Amino acid sequence: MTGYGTLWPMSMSETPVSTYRNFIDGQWVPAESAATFDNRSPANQDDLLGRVPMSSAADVGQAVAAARAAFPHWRLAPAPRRAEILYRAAQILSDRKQDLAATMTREMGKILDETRGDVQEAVDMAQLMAGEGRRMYGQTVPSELRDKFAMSLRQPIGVCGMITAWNFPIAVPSWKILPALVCGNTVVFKPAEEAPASAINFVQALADAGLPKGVLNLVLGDGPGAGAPLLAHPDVSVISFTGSTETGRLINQACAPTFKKVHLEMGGKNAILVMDDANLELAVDGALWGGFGTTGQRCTAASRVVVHEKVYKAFLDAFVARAKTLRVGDGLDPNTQMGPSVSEAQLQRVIEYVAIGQQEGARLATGGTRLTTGAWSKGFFHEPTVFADVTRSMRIAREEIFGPVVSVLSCASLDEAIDIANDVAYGLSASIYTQDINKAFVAMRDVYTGIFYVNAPTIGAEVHLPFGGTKATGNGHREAGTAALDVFSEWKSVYVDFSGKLQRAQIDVVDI
Ligand code: UN1
Repeated sequence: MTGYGTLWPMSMSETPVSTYRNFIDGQWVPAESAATFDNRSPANQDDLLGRVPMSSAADVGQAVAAARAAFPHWRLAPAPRRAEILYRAAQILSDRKQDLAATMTREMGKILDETRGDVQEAVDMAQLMAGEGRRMYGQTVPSELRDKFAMSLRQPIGVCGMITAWNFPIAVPSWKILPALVCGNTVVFKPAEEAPASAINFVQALADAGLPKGVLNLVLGDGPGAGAPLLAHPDVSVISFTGSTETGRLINQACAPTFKKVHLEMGGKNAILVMDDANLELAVDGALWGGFGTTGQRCTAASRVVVHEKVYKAFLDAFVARAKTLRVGDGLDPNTQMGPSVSEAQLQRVIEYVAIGQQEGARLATGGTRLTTGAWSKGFFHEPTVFADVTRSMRIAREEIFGPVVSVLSCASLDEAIDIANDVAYGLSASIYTQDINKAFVAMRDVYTGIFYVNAPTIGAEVHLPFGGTKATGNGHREAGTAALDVFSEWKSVYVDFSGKLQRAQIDVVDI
Protein backbone atom coordinates (compact mmCIF):
# COMPACT_ATOMS: atom_id res chain seq x y z
CA MET A 1 0.00 0.00 0.00
CA THR A 2 1.29 3.42 -0.85
CA GLY A 3 -1.28 5.62 0.80
CA TYR A 4 -0.23 7.12 4.09
CA GLY A 5 -3.78 8.08 4.83
CA THR A 6 -5.04 4.62 4.02
CA LEU A 7 -7.12 2.81 6.61
CA TRP A 8 -7.65 -0.31 4.58
CA PRO A 9 -6.61 -3.12 5.00
CA MET A 10 -5.57 -2.69 8.60
CA SER A 11 -7.99 -4.22 11.05
CA MET A 12 -9.57 -1.80 13.45
CA SER A 13 -7.37 -2.79 16.37
CA GLU A 14 -4.27 -2.09 14.31
CA THR A 15 -5.40 1.28 13.01
CA PRO A 16 -3.02 3.86 14.42
CA VAL A 17 -4.43 7.14 15.63
CA SER A 18 -2.81 9.36 13.10
CA THR A 19 -3.51 12.59 11.37
CA TYR A 20 -5.16 11.86 8.06
CA ARG A 21 -3.63 13.31 4.94
CA ASN A 22 -5.01 14.92 1.85
CA PHE A 23 -4.60 13.23 -1.52
CA ILE A 24 -3.21 15.70 -4.02
CA ASP A 25 -1.63 14.94 -7.38
CA GLY A 26 -1.37 11.23 -6.58
CA GLN A 27 0.30 11.67 -3.18
CA TRP A 28 -0.95 11.52 0.40
CA VAL A 29 0.26 14.85 1.74
CA PRO A 30 -0.19 16.69 5.04
CA ALA A 31 -2.35 19.80 5.11
CA GLU A 32 -0.51 23.11 5.37
CA SER A 33 -1.97 23.91 8.77
CA ALA A 34 -1.28 21.62 11.74
CA ALA A 35 -4.76 22.24 13.15
CA THR A 36 -6.93 19.14 13.44
CA PHE A 37 -10.23 17.90 14.83
CA ASP A 38 -10.99 14.39 16.08
CA ASN A 39 -12.77 11.65 14.20
CA ARG A 40 -14.52 9.78 17.01
CA SER A 41 -17.17 7.08 16.96
CA PRO A 42 -20.68 8.42 17.59
CA ALA A 43 -21.43 5.15 19.39
CA ASN A 44 -18.46 5.52 21.72
CA GLN A 45 -16.75 8.84 22.14
CA ASP A 46 -13.71 7.11 23.68
CA ASP A 47 -13.02 5.48 20.34
CA LEU A 48 -10.75 7.85 18.41
CA LEU A 49 -10.26 6.79 14.79
CA GLY A 50 -7.97 9.57 13.71
CA ARG A 51 -7.34 13.28 13.55
CA VAL A 52 -8.69 15.24 10.63
CA PRO A 53 -6.63 18.10 9.22
CA MET A 54 -8.26 21.49 8.95
CA SER A 55 -7.31 22.10 5.36
CA SER A 56 -7.42 25.65 4.09
CA ALA A 57 -7.46 27.66 0.87
CA ALA A 58 -3.79 26.81 0.27
CA ASP A 59 -4.52 23.06 0.23
CA VAL A 60 -7.58 23.56 -1.92
CA GLY A 61 -5.50 25.67 -4.29
CA GLN A 62 -2.97 22.85 -4.71
CA ALA A 63 -5.70 20.30 -5.25
CA VAL A 64 -7.43 22.44 -7.89
CA ALA A 65 -4.10 23.08 -9.61
CA ALA A 66 -3.41 19.33 -9.75
CA ALA A 67 -6.90 18.64 -11.09
CA ARG A 68 -6.54 21.37 -13.67
CA ALA A 69 -3.16 20.07 -14.79
CA ALA A 70 -4.51 16.52 -15.14
CA PHE A 71 -7.56 17.58 -17.14
CA PRO A 72 -6.10 17.93 -20.69
CA HIS A 73 -4.73 14.38 -20.65
CA TRP A 74 -7.70 12.75 -18.91
CA ARG A 75 -10.17 14.55 -21.17
CA LEU A 76 -8.57 12.94 -24.21
CA ALA A 77 -8.29 9.44 -22.75
CA PRO A 78 -10.86 7.29 -24.60
CA ALA A 79 -13.95 6.89 -22.40
CA PRO A 80 -13.80 3.06 -22.61
CA ARG A 81 -10.26 3.24 -21.15
CA ARG A 82 -11.43 5.55 -18.38
CA ALA A 83 -14.19 3.03 -17.76
CA GLU A 84 -11.70 0.17 -17.28
CA ILE A 85 -10.44 1.96 -14.18
CA LEU A 86 -13.98 2.18 -12.87
CA TYR A 87 -14.50 -1.56 -13.45
CA ARG A 88 -11.36 -2.27 -11.45
CA ALA A 89 -12.53 0.13 -8.72
CA ALA A 90 -15.84 -1.76 -8.55
CA GLN A 91 -13.96 -4.99 -7.95
CA ILE A 92 -11.64 -3.45 -5.36
CA LEU A 93 -14.53 -1.90 -3.45
CA SER A 94 -16.36 -5.20 -3.54
CA ASP A 95 -13.29 -7.09 -2.28
CA ARG A 96 -12.84 -4.59 0.57
CA LYS A 97 -16.50 -4.30 1.43
CA GLN A 98 -16.31 -5.78 4.94
CA ASP A 99 -13.39 -3.60 6.02
CA LEU A 100 -14.76 -0.43 4.51
CA ALA A 101 -18.15 -1.09 6.08
CA ALA A 102 -16.61 -1.67 9.52
CA THR A 103 -14.67 1.60 9.35
CA MET A 104 -17.79 3.42 8.14
CA THR A 105 -19.93 2.05 10.97
CA ARG A 106 -17.26 3.03 13.44
CA GLU A 107 -16.98 6.59 12.19
CA MET A 108 -20.60 7.53 11.49
CA GLY A 109 -22.67 4.95 13.34
CA LYS A 110 -25.06 3.22 10.94
CA ILE A 111 -25.36 -0.54 11.33
CA LEU A 112 -23.14 -2.96 9.43
CA ASP A 113 -25.90 -4.21 7.11
CA GLU A 114 -26.36 -0.63 5.99
CA THR A 115 -22.69 0.27 5.67
CA ARG A 116 -22.16 -2.85 3.56
CA GLY A 117 -25.09 -1.63 1.48
CA ASP A 118 -23.44 1.78 1.22
CA VAL A 119 -20.28 0.25 -0.23
CA GLN A 120 -22.39 -1.95 -2.52
CA GLU A 121 -24.14 1.15 -3.84
CA ALA A 122 -20.74 2.50 -4.88
CA VAL A 123 -19.91 -0.84 -6.53
CA ASP A 124 -23.19 -0.63 -8.44
CA MET A 125 -22.45 2.93 -9.49
CA ALA A 126 -18.93 2.04 -10.59
CA GLN A 127 -20.33 -0.73 -12.80
CA LEU A 128 -23.05 1.49 -14.20
CA MET A 129 -20.68 4.34 -15.01
CA ALA A 130 -18.07 1.97 -16.40
CA GLY A 131 -20.76 0.82 -18.80
CA GLU A 132 -21.36 4.44 -19.75
CA GLY A 133 -17.77 4.55 -20.93
CA ARG A 134 -18.95 2.48 -23.91
CA ARG A 135 -22.28 4.29 -24.37
CA MET A 136 -22.55 7.93 -23.38
CA TYR A 137 -25.04 8.24 -26.19
CA GLY A 138 -25.52 11.41 -28.14
CA GLN A 139 -27.96 11.99 -30.95
CA THR A 140 -27.45 11.71 -34.68
CA VAL A 141 -30.21 13.44 -36.60
CA PRO A 142 -30.90 14.10 -40.28
CA SER A 143 -29.92 17.54 -41.50
CA GLU A 144 -32.40 19.74 -43.34
CA LEU A 145 -29.68 20.32 -45.93
CA ARG A 146 -28.21 17.84 -48.41
CA ASP A 147 -24.72 16.44 -47.81
CA LYS A 148 -24.64 17.60 -44.22
CA PHE A 149 -24.25 15.52 -41.08
CA ALA A 150 -25.69 16.52 -37.68
CA MET A 151 -24.96 15.02 -34.28
CA SER A 152 -24.55 15.87 -30.61
CA LEU A 153 -21.91 14.65 -28.22
CA ARG A 154 -21.06 15.08 -24.56
CA GLN A 155 -17.96 17.01 -23.64
CA PRO A 156 -16.37 17.16 -20.19
CA ILE A 157 -16.48 20.46 -18.33
CA GLY A 158 -13.27 20.62 -16.32
CA VAL A 159 -12.56 20.55 -12.59
CA CYS A 160 -15.53 19.43 -10.50
CA GLY A 161 -15.75 20.18 -6.76
CA MET A 162 -17.68 17.55 -4.80
CA ILE A 163 -19.01 18.42 -1.36
CA THR A 164 -20.70 15.42 0.22
CA ALA A 165 -22.76 14.41 3.25
CA TRP A 166 -21.82 12.02 6.05
CA ASN A 167 -24.89 9.77 5.94
CA PHE A 168 -23.78 7.89 2.81
CA PRO A 169 -20.01 8.34 3.09
CA ILE A 170 -19.00 6.18 0.11
CA ALA A 171 -22.25 5.84 -1.88
CA VAL A 172 -22.96 9.55 -2.28
CA PRO A 173 -19.39 10.47 -3.28
CA SER A 174 -19.54 7.63 -5.82
CA TRP A 175 -22.72 9.12 -7.34
CA LYS A 176 -20.82 12.30 -8.06
CA ILE A 177 -17.22 11.28 -8.63
CA LEU A 178 -17.74 8.26 -10.90
CA PRO A 179 -19.95 9.92 -13.52
CA ALA A 180 -17.68 12.97 -13.46
CA LEU A 181 -14.64 10.79 -14.12
CA VAL A 182 -16.15 8.70 -16.89
CA CYS A 183 -17.21 11.91 -18.66
CA GLY A 184 -13.56 13.04 -18.62
CA ASN A 185 -13.58 15.61 -15.81
CA THR A 186 -11.12 15.84 -12.97
CA VAL A 187 -12.18 16.16 -9.34
CA VAL A 188 -11.51 17.83 -6.01
CA PHE A 189 -13.45 16.01 -3.31
CA LYS A 190 -14.29 17.68 0.04
CA PRO A 191 -16.10 15.08 2.15
CA ALA A 192 -18.18 15.69 5.26
CA GLU A 193 -16.23 16.29 8.47
CA GLU A 194 -18.00 13.34 10.12
CA ALA A 195 -16.86 10.69 7.62
CA PRO A 196 -13.27 11.38 6.49
CA ALA A 197 -11.96 7.82 6.84
CA SER A 198 -14.55 6.48 4.39
CA ALA A 199 -13.60 9.22 1.94
CA ILE A 200 -9.95 8.18 2.26
CA ASN A 201 -10.88 4.56 1.67
CA PHE A 202 -12.90 5.43 -1.41
CA VAL A 203 -10.14 7.55 -2.91
CA GLN A 204 -7.57 4.83 -2.17
CA ALA A 205 -9.72 2.28 -4.02
CA LEU A 206 -9.75 4.50 -7.10
CA ALA A 207 -6.03 5.19 -6.84
CA ASP A 208 -5.37 1.45 -6.55
CA ALA A 209 -7.57 0.90 -9.61
CA GLY A 210 -5.07 2.94 -11.59
CA LEU A 211 -6.45 6.45 -11.74
CA PRO A 212 -3.69 8.76 -13.04
CA LYS A 213 -2.32 11.35 -10.64
CA GLY A 214 -4.22 14.58 -10.26
CA VAL A 215 -7.46 13.18 -11.69
CA LEU A 216 -9.01 12.77 -8.23
CA ASN A 217 -7.88 14.87 -5.28
CA LEU A 218 -9.12 14.80 -1.70
CA VAL A 219 -9.10 17.74 0.69
CA LEU A 220 -10.23 17.10 4.27
CA GLY A 221 -11.55 19.75 6.61
CA ASP A 222 -14.60 21.78 7.46
CA GLY A 223 -16.95 23.84 5.32
CA PRO A 224 -15.57 27.33 5.93
CA GLY A 225 -11.93 26.19 5.71
CA ALA A 226 -11.94 23.69 2.84
CA GLY A 227 -15.38 23.96 1.23
CA ALA A 228 -15.64 27.73 0.78
CA PRO A 229 -12.36 28.10 -1.17
CA LEU A 230 -13.58 25.45 -3.60
CA LEU A 231 -16.76 27.44 -4.23
CA ALA A 232 -14.82 30.61 -4.88
CA HIS A 233 -12.04 29.11 -6.99
CA PRO A 234 -12.13 30.40 -10.58
CA ASP A 235 -10.72 27.14 -11.98
CA VAL A 236 -13.54 25.01 -10.58
CA SER A 237 -16.33 24.72 -13.15
CA VAL A 238 -18.88 22.48 -11.42
CA ILE A 239 -19.97 22.11 -7.81
CA SER A 240 -22.02 19.09 -6.78
CA PHE A 241 -23.34 19.20 -3.23
CA THR A 242 -25.36 16.88 -1.00
CA GLY A 243 -26.46 18.25 2.37
CA SER A 244 -28.87 20.61 4.03
CA THR A 245 -31.10 23.07 2.22
CA GLU A 246 -29.63 25.99 4.23
CA THR A 247 -26.09 25.13 3.14
CA GLY A 248 -27.25 24.46 -0.43
CA ARG A 249 -28.69 27.96 -0.66
CA LEU A 250 -25.38 29.46 0.51
CA ILE A 251 -23.47 27.31 -1.98
CA ASN A 252 -25.66 28.44 -4.85
CA GLN A 253 -25.08 32.08 -3.90
CA ALA A 254 -21.33 31.58 -3.49
CA CYS A 255 -21.10 30.00 -6.95
CA ALA A 256 -23.13 32.65 -8.77
CA PRO A 257 -20.35 35.22 -9.32
CA THR A 258 -18.19 32.72 -11.25
CA PHE A 259 -21.16 31.10 -13.05
CA LYS A 260 -20.31 27.62 -11.87
CA LYS A 261 -22.68 24.85 -12.79
CA VAL A 262 -24.23 23.88 -9.46
CA HIS A 263 -25.93 20.61 -8.64
CA LEU A 264 -27.73 20.56 -5.28
CA GLU A 265 -29.19 17.54 -3.52
CA MET A 266 -30.82 18.68 -0.28
CA GLY A 267 -33.51 17.98 2.27
CA GLY A 268 -36.67 15.94 2.32
CA LYS A 269 -39.86 15.52 4.33
CA ASN A 270 -40.96 12.30 2.74
CA ALA A 271 -44.39 10.80 3.29
CA ILE A 272 -45.70 7.26 3.23
CA LEU A 273 -49.44 7.22 2.43
CA VAL A 274 -51.33 4.28 3.91
CA MET A 275 -54.76 3.72 2.36
CA ASP A 276 -57.65 1.87 4.01
CA ASP A 277 -57.20 -1.12 1.69
CA ALA A 278 -53.44 -1.43 2.37
CA ASN A 279 -51.72 -4.56 3.58
CA LEU A 280 -51.13 -3.08 7.04
CA GLU A 281 -48.41 -5.49 8.07
CA LEU A 282 -46.44 -4.55 4.98
CA ALA A 283 -47.08 -0.85 5.60
CA VAL A 284 -45.80 -1.15 9.18
CA ASP A 285 -42.66 -2.93 7.97
CA GLY A 286 -42.13 -0.17 5.41
CA ALA A 287 -42.73 2.67 7.85
CA LEU A 288 -40.28 1.16 10.34
CA TRP A 289 -37.53 0.70 7.79
CA GLY A 290 -38.23 4.03 6.09
CA GLY A 291 -38.47 5.98 9.35
CA PHE A 292 -35.82 4.40 11.53
CA GLY A 293 -33.37 2.90 9.03
CA THR A 294 -30.08 4.83 9.21
CA THR A 295 -31.52 6.30 12.44
CA GLY A 296 -33.74 8.47 10.24
CA GLN A 297 -30.65 10.14 8.84
CA ARG A 298 -31.47 9.78 5.15
CA CYS A 299 -32.70 12.55 2.95
CA THR A 300 -35.20 9.94 1.75
CA ALA A 301 -36.33 9.00 5.30
CA ALA A 302 -40.06 8.46 5.81
CA SER A 303 -40.48 11.12 8.49
CA ARG A 304 -44.25 11.38 7.87
CA VAL A 305 -46.84 8.62 7.63
CA VAL A 306 -50.28 9.72 6.45
CA VAL A 307 -52.85 7.06 7.34
CA HIS A 308 -56.47 6.72 6.26
CA GLU A 309 -58.74 7.31 9.27
CA LYS A 310 -60.40 3.90 8.85
CA VAL A 311 -57.13 2.09 9.60
CA TYR A 312 -55.39 4.82 11.59
CA LYS A 313 -55.67 3.18 14.99
CA ALA A 314 -54.78 -0.30 13.78
CA PHE A 315 -51.73 1.02 11.93
CA LEU A 316 -50.59 3.25 14.77
CA ASP A 317 -50.89 0.54 17.43
CA ALA A 318 -48.87 -1.93 15.36
CA PHE A 319 -46.29 0.68 14.32
CA VAL A 320 -45.73 1.90 17.88
CA ALA A 321 -45.49 -1.66 19.22
CA ARG A 322 -42.83 -2.49 16.64
CA ALA A 323 -40.91 0.78 17.18
CA LYS A 324 -40.65 -0.07 20.89
CA THR A 325 -38.91 -3.35 20.06
CA LEU A 326 -36.12 -1.86 17.91
CA ARG A 327 -32.72 -2.63 19.41
CA VAL A 328 -30.69 0.58 19.69
CA GLY A 329 -26.93 0.34 20.10
CA ASP A 330 -23.49 0.29 18.56
CA GLY A 331 -23.81 -0.50 14.86
CA LEU A 332 -20.81 -2.83 15.09
CA ASP A 333 -22.93 -5.22 17.16
CA PRO A 334 -24.75 -7.46 14.66
CA ASN A 335 -27.84 -7.48 16.90
CA THR A 336 -28.27 -3.73 16.72
CA GLN A 337 -31.13 -2.50 14.54
CA MET A 338 -30.65 1.24 14.99
CA GLY A 339 -27.39 3.06 15.65
CA PRO A 340 -26.69 6.48 17.16
CA SER A 341 -27.15 9.93 15.72
CA VAL A 342 -23.94 11.00 14.02
CA SER A 343 -23.01 13.77 16.46
CA GLU A 344 -24.01 15.58 19.60
CA ALA A 345 -25.28 18.44 17.44
CA GLN A 346 -27.47 16.09 15.40
CA LEU A 347 -28.82 14.49 18.57
CA GLN A 348 -29.56 17.92 20.03
CA ARG A 349 -31.59 18.66 16.93
CA VAL A 350 -33.63 15.50 17.58
CA ILE A 351 -34.15 16.47 21.22
CA GLU A 352 -35.17 19.97 20.18
CA TYR A 353 -37.79 18.67 17.73
CA VAL A 354 -39.20 16.25 20.30
CA ALA A 355 -39.79 19.26 22.55
CA ILE A 356 -41.28 21.22 19.66
CA GLY A 357 -43.67 18.36 18.86
CA GLN A 358 -44.85 18.24 22.45
CA GLN A 359 -45.32 22.01 22.61
CA GLU A 360 -47.30 21.88 19.38
CA GLY A 361 -49.71 19.38 20.93
CA ALA A 362 -48.75 16.21 19.07
CA ARG A 363 -49.11 13.02 21.11
CA LEU A 364 -45.86 11.29 21.94
CA ALA A 365 -46.83 7.67 21.26
CA THR A 366 -43.43 6.18 22.02
CA GLY A 367 -39.83 7.26 22.58
CA GLY A 368 -38.88 10.87 23.09
CA THR A 369 -35.90 10.31 25.34
CA ARG A 370 -32.13 10.29 24.95
CA LEU A 371 -30.58 6.97 26.00
CA THR A 372 -27.82 7.58 28.49
CA THR A 373 -27.34 4.46 30.59
CA GLY A 374 -24.70 1.73 30.29
CA ALA A 375 -23.01 1.45 26.90
CA TRP A 376 -25.31 4.19 25.60
CA SER A 377 -23.63 6.73 27.87
CA LYS A 378 -20.65 7.08 25.54
CA GLY A 379 -22.59 7.87 22.40
CA PHE A 380 -25.44 9.80 20.85
CA PHE A 381 -28.36 7.44 21.27
CA HIS A 382 -32.05 8.25 21.23
CA GLU A 383 -35.19 6.17 21.41
CA PRO A 384 -37.12 5.53 18.20
CA THR A 385 -39.83 8.16 18.53
CA VAL A 386 -43.35 8.27 17.11
CA PHE A 387 -45.63 11.29 17.32
CA ALA A 388 -49.32 10.55 16.74
CA ASP A 389 -52.19 12.94 15.94
CA VAL A 390 -49.84 15.25 14.11
CA THR A 391 -51.42 17.91 11.93
CA ARG A 392 -49.89 19.22 8.74
CA SER A 393 -49.22 22.71 10.10
CA MET A 394 -46.98 21.46 12.92
CA ARG A 395 -43.26 22.03 12.49
CA ILE A 396 -42.55 18.33 13.11
CA ALA A 397 -44.68 17.64 10.01
CA ARG A 398 -42.97 20.27 7.86
CA GLU A 399 -39.29 20.52 8.80
CA GLU A 400 -36.55 17.98 8.19
CA ILE A 401 -35.37 16.53 11.50
CA PHE A 402 -32.85 13.97 10.23
CA GLY A 403 -33.26 11.67 13.20
CA PRO A 404 -35.41 8.82 14.55
CA VAL A 405 -38.65 10.79 14.79
CA VAL A 406 -41.72 9.86 12.74
CA SER A 407 -44.92 11.92 12.61
CA VAL A 408 -48.18 10.08 11.98
CA LEU A 409 -51.05 12.08 10.47
CA SER A 410 -54.56 11.01 9.60
CA CYS A 411 -56.46 11.61 6.37
CA ALA A 412 -60.01 10.98 5.14
CA SER A 413 -59.30 10.21 1.48
CA LEU A 414 -56.66 9.62 -1.16
CA ASP A 415 -57.03 13.24 -2.31
CA GLU A 416 -56.39 14.55 1.17
CA ALA A 417 -53.38 12.23 1.59
CA ILE A 418 -51.86 13.52 -1.65
CA ASP A 419 -52.56 17.10 -0.62
CA ILE A 420 -50.79 16.56 2.71
CA ALA A 421 -47.86 14.83 0.99
CA ASN A 422 -47.41 17.82 -1.32
CA ASP A 423 -47.92 20.46 1.35
CA VAL A 424 -44.25 20.81 2.36
CA ALA A 425 -41.29 22.73 0.99
CA TYR A 426 -39.50 19.55 -0.15
CA GLY A 427 -40.16 16.98 -2.86
CA LEU A 428 -37.68 14.12 -2.73
CA SER A 429 -39.49 10.82 -2.17
CA ALA A 430 -42.95 9.50 -1.31
CA SER A 431 -44.79 6.21 -1.31
CA ILE A 432 -48.26 4.70 -1.15
CA TYR A 433 -49.46 1.47 0.37
CA THR A 434 -52.62 0.29 -1.37
CA GLN A 435 -53.94 -2.77 -3.19
CA ASP A 436 -55.95 -0.59 -5.55
CA ILE A 437 -54.08 -0.05 -8.78
CA ASN A 438 -56.15 3.03 -9.62
CA LYS A 439 -55.21 4.74 -6.35
CA ALA A 440 -51.57 3.79 -6.88
CA PHE A 441 -51.51 5.39 -10.33
CA VAL A 442 -53.29 8.55 -9.20
CA ALA A 443 -50.76 9.02 -6.39
CA MET A 444 -47.87 8.17 -8.71
CA ARG A 445 -49.04 10.96 -11.04
CA ASP A 446 -50.07 13.60 -8.50
CA VAL A 447 -47.50 13.44 -5.71
CA TYR A 448 -44.91 15.99 -6.79
CA THR A 449 -41.62 14.34 -5.89
CA GLY A 450 -38.56 13.11 -7.76
CA ILE A 451 -38.96 9.54 -6.48
CA PHE A 452 -42.13 7.55 -5.83
CA TYR A 453 -42.74 4.02 -4.55
CA VAL A 454 -45.78 1.75 -4.52
CA ASN A 455 -46.00 -0.72 -1.64
CA ALA A 456 -42.45 0.03 -0.56
CA PRO A 457 -40.99 2.67 1.77
CA THR A 458 -39.49 6.00 0.65
CA ILE A 459 -35.88 4.78 0.89
CA GLY A 460 -33.97 2.35 -1.25
CA ALA A 461 -33.33 4.01 -4.59
CA GLU A 462 -31.28 1.98 -7.07
CA VAL A 463 -28.38 3.57 -8.92
CA HIS A 464 -29.59 3.15 -12.48
CA LEU A 465 -32.56 5.51 -12.20
CA PRO A 466 -32.35 9.27 -11.62
CA PHE A 467 -32.12 10.34 -7.97
CA GLY A 468 -33.21 13.75 -6.76
CA GLY A 469 -36.18 15.88 -5.88
CA THR A 470 -38.45 18.76 -6.68
CA LYS A 471 -38.94 22.11 -4.94
CA ALA A 472 -36.48 22.85 -2.08
CA THR A 473 -34.90 19.40 -2.40
CA GLY A 474 -32.88 20.30 -5.46
CA ASN A 475 -32.22 22.72 -8.28
CA GLY A 476 -33.53 20.70 -11.18
CA HIS A 477 -30.64 18.30 -11.64
CA ARG A 478 -30.60 14.58 -10.92
CA GLU A 479 -27.81 12.30 -9.92
CA ALA A 480 -27.46 8.57 -10.66
CA GLY A 481 -28.73 6.91 -13.82
CA THR A 482 -27.79 8.48 -17.11
CA ALA A 483 -29.18 11.75 -15.70
CA ALA A 484 -25.89 12.08 -13.79
CA LEU A 485 -24.09 12.54 -17.09
CA ASP A 486 -26.09 15.73 -17.64
CA VAL A 487 -24.54 17.28 -14.53
CA PHE A 488 -20.98 16.39 -15.47
CA SER A 489 -20.97 17.01 -19.21
CA GLU A 490 -22.12 19.63 -21.64
CA TRP A 491 -23.71 19.00 -24.99
CA LYS A 492 -21.91 19.99 -28.13
CA SER A 493 -23.90 19.94 -31.36
CA VAL A 494 -21.71 19.26 -34.38
CA TYR A 495 -22.60 19.89 -38.03
CA VAL A 496 -20.40 18.55 -40.81
CA ASP A 497 -21.07 19.96 -44.25
CA PHE A 498 -19.58 17.75 -46.96
CA SER A 499 -21.32 19.46 -49.91
CA GLY A 500 -18.34 21.63 -50.76
CA LYS A 501 -20.51 24.75 -51.01
CA LEU A 502 -22.13 27.28 -48.72
CA GLN A 503 -25.48 25.98 -47.50
CA ARG A 504 -27.58 28.30 -45.37
CA ALA A 505 -29.86 26.68 -42.80
CA GLN A 506 -33.42 27.99 -42.75
CA ILE A 507 -32.77 29.91 -46.00
CA ASP A 508 -31.65 27.55 -48.72
CA VAL A 509 -34.51 25.18 -49.52
CA VAL A 510 -33.50 21.83 -50.96
CA ASP A 511 -35.54 20.84 -54.02
CA ILE A 512 -37.04 17.36 -53.93
C1 UN1 B 1 -29.37 10.03 0.98
O1 UN1 B 1 -30.08 9.91 1.97
O2 UN1 B 1 -28.69 11.07 0.84
O3 UN1 B 1 -32.63 5.73 -1.59
C2 UN1 B 1 -29.20 9.01 -0.06
C3 UN1 B 1 -31.95 5.67 -0.57
C4 UN1 B 1 -30.47 5.44 -0.72
C5 UN1 B 1 -29.74 6.73 -0.89
C6 UN1 B 1 -30.07 7.80 0.11
N1 UN1 B 1 -30.23 4.58 -1.83
O4 UN1 B 1 -32.43 5.80 0.53
